[in-house]
Formats: sequence, structure tokens, C-alpha cells
Amino acid sequence: MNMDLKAYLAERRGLVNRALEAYLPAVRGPAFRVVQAMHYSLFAGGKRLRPILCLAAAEAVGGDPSEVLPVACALEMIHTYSLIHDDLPAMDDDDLRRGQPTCHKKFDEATAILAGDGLLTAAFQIMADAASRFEGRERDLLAVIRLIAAAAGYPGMVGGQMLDLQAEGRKVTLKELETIHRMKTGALLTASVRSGAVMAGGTRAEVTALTSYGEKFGLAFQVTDDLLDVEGEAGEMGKATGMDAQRQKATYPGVLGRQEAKEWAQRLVETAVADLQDFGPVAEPLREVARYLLVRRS
Ligand code: GRG
Repeated sequence: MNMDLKAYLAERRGLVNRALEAYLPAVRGPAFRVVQAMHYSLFAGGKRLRPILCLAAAEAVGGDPSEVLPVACALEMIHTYSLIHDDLPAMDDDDLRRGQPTCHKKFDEATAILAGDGLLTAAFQIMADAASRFEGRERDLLAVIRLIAAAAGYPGMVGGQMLDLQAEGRKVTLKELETIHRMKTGALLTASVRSGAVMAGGTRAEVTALTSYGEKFGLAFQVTDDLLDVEGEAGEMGKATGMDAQRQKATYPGVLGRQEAKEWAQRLVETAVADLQDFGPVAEPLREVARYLLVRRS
């Protein structure tokens, strides 16, 4: 199938954005400032990759993508919280994200911490509230909430962020680097694919294949993210480049060299696509999104 990936991504982004707006309208209330900060970062121009992967995985197992929107939106809220906290002075201390002031620059540090906390907790509330939508499927929903909690928490993203901070300024092995990135970035991306497949009623074999795809996708995403920090255009990326080297961060181009890192990303994408061999044309969006990693500019 020859699909128009750009049009597909734009349509899916629209679907996700409308659902997010419904879950988090910027309406005035007692704690308006924190809602305003949550809304600001949630709508600051993200690619919506994690929700799109969740919807595409649902589609790949023959489900209705719009059914999994609550889970997809929760994933984006968790991702946004992680970026807000990652940008704080205590972590990466970044002024710009997606070409706009970071949350603590636009508001203040305390508000940014609370906005991250608010998004993280709202994500779990949205998923718990979705129980009425999945009557008779509550066990699946609970399994998805559990797997997303593990991916976002200390066994996943939070733990990976800790390891990443501890690795700053010292030489790491390829094995260590892979552990950091499997946890920091890969876990939530894998959970996005897996949760879409589980919520849409995928078989055990389908969920296993899609999880394997998600793991390779997650690593390929990180390798290309590291390469973009070396080779990307700051204007297109909406943030300063060359920051990994400045902060003495552990990166794939740093450990493998640029050329080998590129070849590795390519191999990861090929094997991710190979995981989808038993799926028909319904999995084409997942194949195309994986290939897009190799040509993305932001
Ligand atoms: C603070 C608990 C905590 C975790 C932070 C995700 C993360 C962990 C840090 C972000 C630092 C970073 C740049 C990681 C590389 C991978 C990554 C998550 C890039 C940004 O994701 P995109 O490209 O972002 O999907 P958009 O802007 O499209 O939403």
C-alpha cells in the first residue's frame, strides 16, 4: 500500500488534539494558573507520536482507533509532563522547547513542577474514568493502566532519567546506553503501541509482535534523536542543538560514531518493520511511521 503519511499524521494529530482539548479545556477555575500552564505545554506543538502509535496499533489489530483515545491522550499527557520536568533548571535547564519558551520560562518554576504533576495525575484519572467505555473489558483496561504506570515510573522513564543524569560527564558502554534509553524513552513508546493493541482486543501473538516492534521503534527513535542533536537544524527542531555534547551526555553517535549510529538506526527500523510481517495493510501506518524516523527533521 502506498499511503500518504503526511496526511495520515495530520488527520491523527487532529483527532488527538480535539480529544485532548475536551479532556483539558483551559477554563477558569480556582487553580486556573496551573491548568493554564498544563494547557500551554500540552498544546505547544508536539508531534503526538505516542498517541498516534497507540491508535495505529489499535488499527493494526482490526480495532477502531477512536475507541482508544482516552489511553492515547493519557500517554501524551505523561509525555508532556516528562518534558516539562526535563526542561527544569534542576534537570536540563532548557529555555526553549518546540520553538517556544519552556513551561518554567513562560510561567515560573513552581508552576511548571505543578503543571507536570497535574498532567501525570490527570492521565491516570482519564484512564480510570474510561472504565465506563470498556464495560466487560475492565481487566484489559487495568492491565493497560498497570503497564503504562510501569513504563512511566521508576522501572521505565523515571528510572531511565535517573540513570541518564548519573551518566553525565562519564564514559558509558553501549550496553549501559541501551539500558538508559530503553527505560527513558523506549518504555513509554513501547507502552503506547502495546496499550493500543491490548485495548483494541489484539490476540496474544499480535500483542507480542507489536511489543517487539515498539521496543525497536523506541531505540531507533532515540538513536535518531541523538543524531538530530548533532546534525539537526536548530530552527527546524525548535530548540538548541549540540546540547548533548555540551552536557557530556551519553549518546549513540558519541559511543558508536555517526555513521555506525545511522546504520544501527536503519537496522532497527528494518527489524521493527519485519515484526509486522504477519499483519496486512492495516499495519501500514506503523511501518511508515517507523521508516519516517530515518528521515525526520524534528
Ligand atoms: C523528567 C521523569 C522525567 C523524564 C524525562 C522524556 C525525557 C525523560 C526527557 C526528554 C529528553 C529528551 C530530549 C529525550 C529524547 C527523546 C525525547 C523524549 C524526545 C522528545 O520527544 P518527541 O520528539 O517530542 O516525541 P514532541 O515535541 O514531538 O512531543
